[in-house]
Amino acid sequence: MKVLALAGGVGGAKLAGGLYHSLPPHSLAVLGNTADDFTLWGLHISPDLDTVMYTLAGLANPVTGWGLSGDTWVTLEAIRRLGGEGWFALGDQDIATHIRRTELLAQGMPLTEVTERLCVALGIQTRLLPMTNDDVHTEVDTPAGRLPFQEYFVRRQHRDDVHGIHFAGIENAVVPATVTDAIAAADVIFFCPSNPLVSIGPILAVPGLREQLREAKAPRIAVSPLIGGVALKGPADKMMHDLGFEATTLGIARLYTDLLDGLVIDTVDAELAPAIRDLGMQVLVTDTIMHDVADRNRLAQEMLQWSDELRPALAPMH
Ligand code: FO1
Repeated sequence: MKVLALAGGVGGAKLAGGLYHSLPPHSLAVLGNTADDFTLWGLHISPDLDTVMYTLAGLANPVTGWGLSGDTWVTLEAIRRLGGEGWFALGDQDIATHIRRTELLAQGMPLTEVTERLCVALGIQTRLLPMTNDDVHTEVDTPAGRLPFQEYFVRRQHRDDVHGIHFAGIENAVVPATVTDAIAAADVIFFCPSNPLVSIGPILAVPGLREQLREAKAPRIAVSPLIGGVALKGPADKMMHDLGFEATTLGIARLYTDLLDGLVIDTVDAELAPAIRDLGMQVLVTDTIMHDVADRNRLAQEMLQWSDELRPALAPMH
């Protein structure tokens, strides 16, 4: 059984963690967003890849979901004292990841291979696949102008209204062979509950990738990141609303209509199930909030079981 999971930030990493613990080693591949990567203090930071990597390694900070558990902030404080950029909270051990990544990239190693090296070093028995090796940067149009993603998200606490989203460099981005192979090999493809616009959105925007997913033989199943029209973490609901999308689980279904065979929705949204089914996808109604590791594992196992049930019915359609 080969499982491919598309995952962005903290919510996506939680479900990826549940899948990782529910499957035999090396059965899972995680396809990660690199469009919120940026350079700080001369270091290449890959927040979404790292959030997944630390979660799978069992090292993630349980309070924030990003960064490392038990990390310290000595370097950050020292940088601030020296007048450097201090708004993005890089912990001391986390900085080691960015130094190592930057060092290997500077030697000419592609991000795909760098990420694999880091995951192996942390003992992770799955592949974490960057969506591309090329530079892609999310930029957000706001009343304050066009902002680099982390300026919008962390520095300004995603308070600005969003008038547009751009993935600078996307037109030249190439889908790595590792990703194409993982899509072709997958027995099921999951879209984790990540922001559809700035976490899953950039992955689907890499030229050719959305089409590869659409043509995959495996069932494709997403978990809605909205519950009762609210994002548990981050600005997905406000962003959707600002950009004219319906900020509900039905709105999520509409964003992915061409891609999905099934959508997992929270019990709170059960009344939306008929309208979602009318879009041509199956619906599983269950508890989708992942408070703890037991919740992640339970949701992952329910999804794996549901995908087994869906596969025979979908086979003739794929
Ligand atoms: N998110 C924050 O809200 N504030 C931070 O200071 C912050 C630091 C940080 C450091 C390393 C890392 O890997 C992630 C970090 N994040 C931080 C999370 C991250 O920037 C966002 O959650 C994602 O980019 C959105 O998916």
